[in-house]
Amino acid sequence: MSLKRAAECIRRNNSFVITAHTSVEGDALGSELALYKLLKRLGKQAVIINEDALPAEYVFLPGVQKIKIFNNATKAIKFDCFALVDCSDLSRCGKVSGIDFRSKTVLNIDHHISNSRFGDVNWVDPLASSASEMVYRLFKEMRIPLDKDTAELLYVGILTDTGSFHYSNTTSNTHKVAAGLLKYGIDVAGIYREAYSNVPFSQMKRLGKALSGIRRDSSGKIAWLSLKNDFAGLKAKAFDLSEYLLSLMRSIKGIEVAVLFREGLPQKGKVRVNLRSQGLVDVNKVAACFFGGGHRTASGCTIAAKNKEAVSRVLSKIRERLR
Ligand SMILES: [Mn+2]
Repeated sequence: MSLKRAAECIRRNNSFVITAHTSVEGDALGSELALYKLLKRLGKQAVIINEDALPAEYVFLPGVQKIKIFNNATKAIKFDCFALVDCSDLSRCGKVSGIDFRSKTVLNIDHHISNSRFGDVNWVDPLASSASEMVYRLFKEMRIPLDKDTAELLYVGILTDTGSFHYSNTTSNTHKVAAGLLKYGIDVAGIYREAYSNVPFSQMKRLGKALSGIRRDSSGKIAWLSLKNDFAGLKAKAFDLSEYLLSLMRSIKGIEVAVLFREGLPQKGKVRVNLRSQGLVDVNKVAACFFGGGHRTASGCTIAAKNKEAVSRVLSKIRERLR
């Protein structure tokens, strides 16, 4: 139903600003760039505006040079429809939410269960693996032919949001969509290599150091890592190690929940908390205790505290759910 309304919203409007969440990654980029292609195919005007610069590991994506970074000039862009992909809330697009969208139509295309339905048109499907899987369905619904570049964009979004098809959000439909994308002759091995086999040597050494600081609670079910802001590499633009750390922690035998605490992120006085679960514990609910959210198996929140306090507060919420 809401897929039809999203398609109708696209047909009805003529010029679009597209954005996704801050700390852009595969799904945010894949879905916004593919949506851009869809709009262009329909002869619409479209601009992609993000808060962040493009992370180094995604420079290979087709069309990334089209992405504009939010500034005073982008503020003045005229448009009819503000389209957000992969954003659970309007605030998730960061500074881009400062664009003047009063009297414009806000289109919300997202798969986060925590989505706040902030749009005029909300197409929210928590059963979709990724926003990219949803944009694929939009192409089909609107009968717009895909091309190889678009297939690659959507594939990268699905690949990264499903942990290469192994997270529990991977469904038979996800595989059907991936199979549909492979028909366009995309280079699966090459894409994997671009997206994953590109850790700078210096960052790999840093990863080694960080791993030695992993802690595990007495139940053996929670692993966490608490990093101070002097661990500069994690927030450096060069390469974000956080996904690697989380996936390594989650792969420890017996672990149900892995948590990464980064003091000083996004700014001094705060701690950025990222959670990953095997599925037993709903970490979306844990993050919601701290005004964050995400998915059942992957979520995040920001707590105004020192690391030590954030660790004890988050772990106690997880323990409540392990009992
Ligand atoms: Mn996503």
